[in-house]
Amino acid sequence: MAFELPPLPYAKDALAPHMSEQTLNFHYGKHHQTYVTNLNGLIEGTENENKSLEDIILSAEPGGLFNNSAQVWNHTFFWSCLSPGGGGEPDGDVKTAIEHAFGSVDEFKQTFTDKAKTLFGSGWTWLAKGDDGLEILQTKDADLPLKHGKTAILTLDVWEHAYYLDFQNARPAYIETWLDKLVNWEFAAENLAKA
Ligand code: MN3
Repeated sequence: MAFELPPLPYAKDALAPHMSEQTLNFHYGKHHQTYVTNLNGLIEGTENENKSLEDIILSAEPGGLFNNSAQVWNHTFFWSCLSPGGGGEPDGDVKTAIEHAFGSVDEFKQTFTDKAKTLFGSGWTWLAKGDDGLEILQTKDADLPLKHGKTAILTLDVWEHAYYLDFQNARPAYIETWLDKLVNWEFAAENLAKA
C-alpha cells in the first residue's frame, strides 16, 4: 500500500508572515512529497509494502529506505509542531515537565536554541521523552527519537531548506521565530500525554 502526502493541518498561507506560503509550497509540496514518492518507489513489490511507516523506520538499515521513511515521519510530525496561533509559553503538564527537566521554560528555550544553532549541517532538534524524562536531542540528517527508543514531543527542522526562503542563512532568527510565534504547545501536550 502506497504512502500518501498527508494534508497540512492548516492552509499553506496560515503561518505567514513567520513562515511563508512559498516555504510551504517548497518544503511541504516538493521536499516532503519527494520523500513520499521515493519511499513508495523503494517499498513497491518488497516485504515492506504492507508495513506501517514506524515498522519500516525501525527495521531499516542505514541508507535510502531509512532516510526516506524517517523523513516522511519527521515532516508529518513537524507540520503539527507549527500553529498559526502558536508560540508563547506552555502551560499545564508540559510546563511542569519542562520545569522539572530544565529548571524553567526560559532555560529550556535557551538550551533548545543553543542545540538547534550548533547542529552542524542538516538535521533536527527535538524535545523528546526517554527513560530519564524530557531531554533535548540533536539528530543528523533523517535520524529521529523513535530509532533510539524515545518519544518525540516537539521538533524543529534545521535543514537549510526549512528556512532559507524566509531567513536565508540566519538559522538563529528562524529558531527564535519558531519559539516566539509558531511552536504548537498543544501538540506537545498531546504527545506528552501519550509518552
Ligand atoms: Mn525538511
